[in-house]
This record gives sequence, C-alpha cells and structure tokens, in this order.
Amino acid sequence: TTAAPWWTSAVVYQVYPRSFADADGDGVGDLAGLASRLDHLERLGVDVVWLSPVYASPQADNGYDISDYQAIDPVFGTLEDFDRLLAEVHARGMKLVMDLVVNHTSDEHPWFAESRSSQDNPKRDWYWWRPPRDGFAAGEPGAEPTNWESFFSGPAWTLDEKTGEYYLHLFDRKQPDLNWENPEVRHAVYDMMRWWLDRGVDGFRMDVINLISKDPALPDGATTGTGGLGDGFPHYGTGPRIHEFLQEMHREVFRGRTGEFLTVGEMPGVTWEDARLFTDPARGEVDMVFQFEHVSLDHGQGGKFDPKPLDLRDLKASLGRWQAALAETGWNSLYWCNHDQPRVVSRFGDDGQWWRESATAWATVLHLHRGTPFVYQGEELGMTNAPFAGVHEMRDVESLNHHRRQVEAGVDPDVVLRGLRAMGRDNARTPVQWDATPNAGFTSGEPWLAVNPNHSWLNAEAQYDDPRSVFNHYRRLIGLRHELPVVALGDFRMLLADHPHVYAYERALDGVRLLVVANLGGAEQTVDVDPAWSDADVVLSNTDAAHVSAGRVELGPWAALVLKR
Ligand code: TEU
Repeated sequence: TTAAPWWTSAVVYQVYPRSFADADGDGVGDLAGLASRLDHLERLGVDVVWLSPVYASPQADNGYDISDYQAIDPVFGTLEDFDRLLAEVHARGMKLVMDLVVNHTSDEHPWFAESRSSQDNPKRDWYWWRPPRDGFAAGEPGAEPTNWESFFSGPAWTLDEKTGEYYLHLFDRKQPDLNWENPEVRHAVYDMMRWWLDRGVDGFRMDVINLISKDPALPDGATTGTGGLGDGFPHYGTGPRIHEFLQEMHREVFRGRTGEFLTVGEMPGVTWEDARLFTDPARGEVDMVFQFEHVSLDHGQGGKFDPKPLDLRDLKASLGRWQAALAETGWNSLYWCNHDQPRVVSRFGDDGQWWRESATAWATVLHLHRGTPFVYQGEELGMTNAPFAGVHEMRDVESLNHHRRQVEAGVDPDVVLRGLRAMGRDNARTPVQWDATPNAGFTSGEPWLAVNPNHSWLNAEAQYDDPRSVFNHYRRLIGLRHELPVVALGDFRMLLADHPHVYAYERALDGVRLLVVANLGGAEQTVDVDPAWSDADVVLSNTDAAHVSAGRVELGPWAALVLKR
C-alpha cells in the first residue's frame, strides 16, 4: 500500500478576494488585504487557500470572466503583489490553489476578439460559432442554433451582428465557451497552467470543468426551461471526451513535476459513478470533485430559486451514498458553503436563537466525514445570509438576470425576490466581518456590496478569545483532522438513517472508533446508541446539553457530540 496523499488530512479555505479584505480603500477586497489577514488563516489552522479568480477581467461575473489568464486584475493588485502573497502563504506552511476558469473566457479576451472578427479568422474555431437555425433569419426569435437555456437565464446563444452567426455561452453572454475540440485551445490552456505552476502555485480548482466536452452535433434539449427553452445538459454535462481531456491535461501539466499539488474539479450534475472515475488515482484525472447533489436537495419544482425545506433523511441518503461510493476508490470533497451557495447557518440552521449552536452542529457533521473539507470565508464565523431589502441591493449577474427575465415573464416580483433572498449568491458575498467598526474592518471606503448589519456582534474580533465561539469550534475540528488518523482515513458508517432530525455516524481505523451525533433541529432528541459508547471520551461538543449514558444520547437543540473509544 502507498501512503495516503497529503490532502487526505488537509482542510482548504476558500477566499473570495473581492469580499475578503480591502487594503487600498476602493471598497473591493484585494491581494494586499488578503496578505494582511493571513494571521486569521494560520490561527484557524487551515492547510490550503483556494483563491477565487484574481485574473484580469471585466468583472461581469466577479472574475469568472477572464480577459487575460496571465495578469492580475488591477482591482486586486499586481503580479508583484501576487508573488508576495504566495511567498507569505508558503512561509506560513500553507499552500495556494488558483481558480482555473477555462470552460469559457470573457468576451473581452483577445482570443474572442480575434475569433469574432471574421468567419475565416484562424481563431474562429476556438469558440462555438453557428449560423441561425435553418429557415430562420439571424436575430429572429427561435433562430438560436440550439434551444439550450443558459445557467444565467435566457438562451445560451447570442448573435454577433458582424458575422451574422451565434456564439455559445452556457453562462452570461459575456462568457463565451471555448471549443475544447480544438487542440490549439487545449494546449494554450496547458501552457498557461504550467506558467502558474512554475510561478509556485500548488494546484487548481477547476471551474465547471465537466462542461468542457460538448457533443459537437449540438442537439436540442428537452424543453423544460423558461419560455420554451431546453435543457442542454445531456449534451455538454460530463460529455463524450471529458475523461480524455482531463487525462491529457494531467499528463501535459503535472506529469514529471515534483511537489505536492491539489486538483479539484467543480462538476455540476456529476454522479457518484462518474466521480469515482474522475478521482480514481490510477486514471490520472483530478484528486477530487465538487458535486452538487447534497446542495440541490432543497431545490423545489421551480429550481434553485424555488426552495423547499431540507429533509434530513434525504441529506443522509445522499452523503451516505457518496461516502460509500468513494470508500475504496477515489476521494470526496466536503462542503456546505462557497461563493455560489447561501450561508449554511441561514439555509439549514437557525440564524436567530440557535445561531451559535446550529452553525457549530453543521460544521461538526461536515468535518468528520471522510473527505477533504472546504471552509468558505466567513463560514468559520457563522456568517449569515444578508437582509437584502430588494434587488437593487444585489450585484450578482445570475440574480439580476433571473429577476429581469422572471418579471418580464409576468411572475410576481415579490415571489422572485423571496427566492433570491433565500438562495441568491450575494448572500455569500457580503464582506467578511472582521470587527464591529462601521464597515466591519473590511474597507475604509464604500464596500462594493453592503456589509451585513449583524457585524456589530458577529465578527472575528469578538470570537478569537471566546472558547465557545464558532471560530474556535472550527479551529478544533480542523485540529482533529490533523491529529486523529481516524478522522482523515477511517471507514464511514451511517447510523440512524431514518431519523428525521439526528445525524449520526461512526468512523473506525485500526481499533479506534469515533461516534459523531448531532441534533439538527430546535427540539430536544434522545437516540439509542451502542452501550459501549457510554464511557467513551468526549472529544468535542458544542453545548453542555448533550449527555450519553447507558446506550442513550440526550441532545438539546442543535447539540453536537463527538466521542472516541
Ligand atoms: O459555478 C458553476 C455552477 O454550476 C453554479 O454553482 C452556478 O454558480 C449557479 O449556481 C448556477 O445556478 C461556477 C462558479 O463557481 C460560479 O461563480 C460562476 O459564475 C460559474 O461557474 C461560471 O464561471
């Protein structure tokens, strides 16, 4: 047997730089701001920083629309600032992983400027260009080459007047999709990746990487979308050449390179069967994937902006299946939060009376699964969703597009707003709450997105020295993964699968056993466990209201208990 890879005992912290810390007072976070707050990350104990995009970008999707892969956007700083940050991260014994956004570029990338300039430009084929549908004139409703709906509302095709053809964009019209069928595109991406690795970065989180292989026939999808649009996912999600492309990337970029790297593929719609293939080390694709099954369980009939309450049994069935599927081959990532998801304490917890208990209970449940946990900035403080009064306070392109299209289609604006308030991505993007000063210590200027007013009491400064704080609970969980091999590598066994409120599981490695049991609701619960647990050591708890005796565990509201024997 070979030694377990380093990332099996690592915890990753995601920085969304625009909202982390602003050093120059322009209201937007930057690299110098991040460098000034590395003490926070060291104190928390994380091993890796994943940095959301800082490349040159028109910022139509906050940097997920890149116009130069080898430059830093001036809003974030310079390449010198980047090199300094990287050196400081390394000096503190942490690694830095970049976001790799290569399903699409910005429409302002020079590649796209060339590609759109004429039908016979050498880079025409670097993107997906198609004439209007047969029998339709360019620009006529329904003339789009396929009926696919974009992830950000409306058709996934936009007409370029100059050449009379449409280009494909699975996201915003300012994010044209690259054509990975063209080997020049692939090799340009690999060159760029090598350039960053040569600079010293420790790997990549690969944005929507399972969407890069489209069926070149571009068939229509079943018409499920708004306004007669169709679901193209079967024709571009985990497409025909995806494994080939990722193996080629791995060979071209990582083979023969010495060092410890991390690759994570973000993969909407990925199944556990696919994930096992993607993360089987023998296949040389990626180390782990971000899957979306568990964060889709509260999506209702109308999709993500029509949420329904989470049934805890569904969550246990889902995560339990992923634990089992990747037990022997492959590896799981573990997350509740990122810059695209609402805050977990507001979404699945109670951000009122039981704020601290519910934030720490959800943290406990996540971190002690088998897999690599990801903490999203502010999650370690228990940051909550934002109290948006209206869409005018939101900035996210997905939310704004959705609002405009729905209202145009005649949906009640109050209903649209309700969905956005619950699920909109700006909930995760309000500035990090460092202290109780007017802009929470985030900026001396006007923040690009309003600071949550609850920073008066919910902030890092208030938590560092409080042993019961959310921050210190995360710090202890991260410490457990480093200290106890059973946390990193133990087997996983789900318990009480049918219980609607209690999440419980056992981990085991070399005769050491861990029991994790958490009440994910506001009413007291009592559950039966193996009596052998009665005299076990309490490793961690988030409350005084949790007791074990004679094969019974009594749990107060949102109580979480971790035992070891
Ligand atoms: O997200 C891809 C994705 O599938 C979703 O999470 C998406 O944000 C949305 O929820 C669809 O409803 C990645 C990035 O994480 C996201 O920030 C980008 O906007 C997107 O890709 C495009 O680059």
